[in-house]
Amino acid sequence: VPRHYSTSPSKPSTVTLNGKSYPCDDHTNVPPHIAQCLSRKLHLIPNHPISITRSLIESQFPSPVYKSYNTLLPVVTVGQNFDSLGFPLDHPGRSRTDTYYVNKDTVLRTHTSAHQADTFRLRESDGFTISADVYRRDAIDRSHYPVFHQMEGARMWSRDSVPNGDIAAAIWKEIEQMPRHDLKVEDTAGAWDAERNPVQSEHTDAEAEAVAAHLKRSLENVVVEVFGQARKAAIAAGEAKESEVEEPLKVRWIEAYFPFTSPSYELEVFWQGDWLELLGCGVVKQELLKNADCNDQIGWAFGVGLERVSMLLFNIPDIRLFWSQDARFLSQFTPSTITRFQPFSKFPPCHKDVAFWLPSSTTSAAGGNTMGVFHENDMMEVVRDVAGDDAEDVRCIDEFVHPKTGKKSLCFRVNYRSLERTLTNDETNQMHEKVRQALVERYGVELR
Ligand code: FA5
Ligand code: MG
Repeated sequence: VPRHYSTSPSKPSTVTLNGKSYPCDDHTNVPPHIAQCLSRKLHLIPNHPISITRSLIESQFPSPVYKSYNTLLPVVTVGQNFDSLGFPLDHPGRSRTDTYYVNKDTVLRTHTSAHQADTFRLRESDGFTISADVYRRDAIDRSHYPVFHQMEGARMWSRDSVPNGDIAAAIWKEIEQMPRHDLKVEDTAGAWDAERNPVQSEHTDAEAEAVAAHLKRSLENVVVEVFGQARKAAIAAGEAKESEVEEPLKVRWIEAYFPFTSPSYELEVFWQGDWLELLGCGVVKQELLKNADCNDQIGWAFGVGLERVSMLLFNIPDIRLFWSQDARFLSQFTPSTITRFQPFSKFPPCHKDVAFWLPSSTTSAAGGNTMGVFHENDMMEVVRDVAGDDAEDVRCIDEFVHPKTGKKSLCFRVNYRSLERTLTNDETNQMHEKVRQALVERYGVELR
């Protein structure tokens, strides 16, 4: 497998993903270590914590109202991932520093929302969930990995099939039938702030209010069910006191912005002393529904990060563990059950720094953002490519512009640590030397 995919003169003319070959062009930036992840499908392995989390949340959105789609392929068009959702052309998410391009028209989906429009268009049910692997060029640390999993959820109501076309009344009637939960909810989201988080001109306030209420209640019920079970597991493991557990769980709604919903919210949960972001959601933009031939409908959508939830439920301290093929990891889990992860002993870390001057007019080979500078995500990718999951985190610890030459210097600290064994000094030195050489070869930096 060629490791140098970006600047090497023998750049391949096609890239193979899930057994299918796609033509490359100057947008292509999918490295082999990412291409290899496509076949893993962690969300479909029955005793894997990502899959257990998926099916627990899915069970809160039962059929026949909700249909679940869990095998949609990750290679999508720029149209599906961005255009259909109303992302402006200059949105940073579209840049090659943030997104894996198969070629200029095709990307690895960055979120499950890439499938919203197509799934609305199918009209196979009143609601749906979509669970899948998603891909982003991003930081390296214990909570970020370039591949993670999301679940999209959506619910629609057609104006043509409710009494008198009164969607709001129909939704409120449904909400009355929903289970009431014991949850402490803070709601500071500026839902009705016409400027910051407006109701769409196509909707009445009453409609948007009903849709948002149904959305919030549905997701609050997920938190009660899923985190309620996690609490029991924590008590059983002797981690939490029974007395703490008499307090209701706490969540809060925060105002948010997404190009494809309005109003929009984020949901946070208070868990072991911190507020943690779980998901983004909102009332679906009518433009999107119209383009999917569903202008008779209005509805909500959400997108939740399954690793985030799973790390909390199972007490998994490092996101790399989800990719472990080590039996000491996988053998700990049972389908449909939340148990607390028992860490195998922690192996020693080893920090190494690399400092370098950027060439004066760098064009980032893999990233190539419009500023024509080296992007932090380029560093992340070099490390992932060389060290794989033996890199625990990478941080920029110094940035400096020479007052006379105007040249820029960066210093990164790479923390090497295997989850499965102790790395020898020699191994770590060799990996670090490869990182240094790859920076020179791919980006023309001058090592200091
Ligand atoms: C989205 O991806 C939107 N598509 C969510 C959405 C769907 C909004 C439908 C409205 C309607 P965001 O980039 O914030 O939004 O990611 C959603 C969730 O994915 C986050 O709340 C978080 O739980 C998870 N997530 C995001 N980035 C990462 C990451 N690098 N690693 C792990 N989880 C992540
Ligand atoms: Mg976010």
